Amino acid sequence: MPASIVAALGLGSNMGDTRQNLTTAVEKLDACEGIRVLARSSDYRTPPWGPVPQDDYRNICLKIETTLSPRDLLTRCLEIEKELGRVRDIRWGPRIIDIDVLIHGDNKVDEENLTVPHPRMGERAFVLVPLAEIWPNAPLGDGRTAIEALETCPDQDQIVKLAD
Ligand code: PH2
Ligand code: MG
Ligand code: MG
Repeated sequence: MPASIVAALGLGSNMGDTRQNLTTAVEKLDACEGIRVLARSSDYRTPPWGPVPQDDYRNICLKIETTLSPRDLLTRCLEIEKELGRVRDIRWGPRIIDIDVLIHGDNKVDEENLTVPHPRMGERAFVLVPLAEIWPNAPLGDGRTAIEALETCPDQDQIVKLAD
């Protein structure tokens, strides 16, 4: 049996019932063989990042334990996105659910469609705020932890923790 690795996922939704979409995705992830959810962050309302005008997002992060490789973990994430009805059209556009592999232990992967650690998470408040809540010492791969990167991360004031 492969060793289990601590990993982080970033989830976001800005279409349909965003709260339910995230909860269903978390349940499906936890039900996967080889994935155990260790911690779920609070939900945050976050302004859309990127070039596409769209509704605010609801974002969370998960800390998980997994025996899956980064590639197999990504494959499961994409399958769950599909099960929830995600249709891929506009890059960075609105989506029912997005599940990104942020961190996979100390592993580094640079392949087509899969770069781990996620290369831009250290500048994105919508990732760092939920990640630092559940895993302050999460290694970002650039020598910083989540909590350290938050010290200089812009736009944090626009990230709103949601009661439900
Ligand atoms: N995801 C994107 C593009 N923009 N903005 C926010 N606030 N949250 C996201 O999860 C997000 C985004 C593409 O993955
Ligand atoms: Mg994605
Ligand atoms: Mg994404």
